[in-house]
Amino acid sequence: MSSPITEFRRNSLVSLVERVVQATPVTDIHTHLYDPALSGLLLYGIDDLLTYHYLVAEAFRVHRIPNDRFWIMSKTEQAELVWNTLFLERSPISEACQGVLTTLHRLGLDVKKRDLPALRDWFQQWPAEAYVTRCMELANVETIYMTNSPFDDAEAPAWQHGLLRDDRFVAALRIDPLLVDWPNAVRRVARWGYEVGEGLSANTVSEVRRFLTDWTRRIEAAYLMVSLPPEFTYPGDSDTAQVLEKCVLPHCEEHGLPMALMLGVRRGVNPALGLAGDGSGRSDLCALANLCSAFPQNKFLVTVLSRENQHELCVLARKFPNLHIFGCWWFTNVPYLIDEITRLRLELLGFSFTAQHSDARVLDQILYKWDHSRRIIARVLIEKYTELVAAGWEETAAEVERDVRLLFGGAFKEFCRS
Ligand code: FIX
Ligand code: ZN
Repeated sequence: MSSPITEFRRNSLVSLVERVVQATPVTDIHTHLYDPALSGLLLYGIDDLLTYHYLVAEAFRVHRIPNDRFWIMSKTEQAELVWNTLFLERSPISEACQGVLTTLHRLGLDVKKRDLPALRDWFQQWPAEAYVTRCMELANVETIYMTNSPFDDAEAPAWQHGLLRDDRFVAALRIDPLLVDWPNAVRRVARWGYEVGEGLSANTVSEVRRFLTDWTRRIEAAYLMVSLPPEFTYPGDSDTAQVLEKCVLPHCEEHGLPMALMLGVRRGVNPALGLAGDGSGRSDLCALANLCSAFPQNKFLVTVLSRENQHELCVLARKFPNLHIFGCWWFTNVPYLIDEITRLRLELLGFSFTAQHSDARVLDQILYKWDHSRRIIARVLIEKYTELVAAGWEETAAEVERDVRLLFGGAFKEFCRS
């Protein structure tokens, strides 16, 4: 039978876990941030923070501005609208709003003055490179994984010309058009000099693989990735299932790279909202089980958007060692669900998952996303270690450090190496 732990033991456990969780550097395995060498693509500063699509969605709920009028406004004007609507006319209580406040606070800015022009002035002083270092140090993030798409006209040419890379940023190859918009993607790939046609002939398969190989090498991709709708099924005759099976997974296996599947996004539920208009739905995880078992030599990095899929995903991960769960994605990246999901994963999987990724689109967001997640993860771990102590198991500081490293990128790296 377990016995209650003394107050002294509990206090020392609390301070140990809090210290370790703060001090352990994070590998942020999925973001939309860019190596500063991809100049102009990295977003940062107050106007980008305020026009983050999470906040735009919330502003549209209460400000009756027609969508088309909002989209023709300058970024400064959009930021002002969001600020007035969500921060001045009501308290900034939502997770995305609190995120802006935490970020500013961590940067040493006085948020209670509610002075947007002064905040803007402060950000002016920062050149991109110095600010990257400042944010990464403050957030204690050591490596940032990017999302790099050959189909993105804003970034692809820069990769083709060659870049002097910042080694804190790791590339990951984004291939959504190939999997969710095959007819259009194939036309673009053909224009880039690959002999591909709409039918998946042996020649098209080999040319798509040549295209993937070229980009994998060009950007030195650490993994490939796609976000898929709830309707995704496998096996099947859909373009998605066929391209995945014939081109993408054989490519990943050949290069020893994981495939990241982000499941459950319903794009364009309200297209007038742009990026803010995407929604979520419950996926049929039989598709994932079928993939894990049909491709035992492949590695799958998986996160799911629907709360209802979280438990089933953990159960699947217990069946398939080639499945690694990561992060609390997007609409699940709120304290209430991070707490629930982290608890669930620890209870079913121990330390064999990656607790969080930031999905940051604006550099400074790593401050709040990691700050908020660290706070919750520490709280859950304290509870779990307390249970161990009550069962007579004394945790050493080195053991806690080892465990937290696993959650913050160590288990991911082991999985990628395996
Ligand atoms: O598919 C993705 O990578 C999503 O994370 C994004 O599309 C989404 O817009 C986002 O920023 C979520 O956090
Ligand atoms: Zn993302």
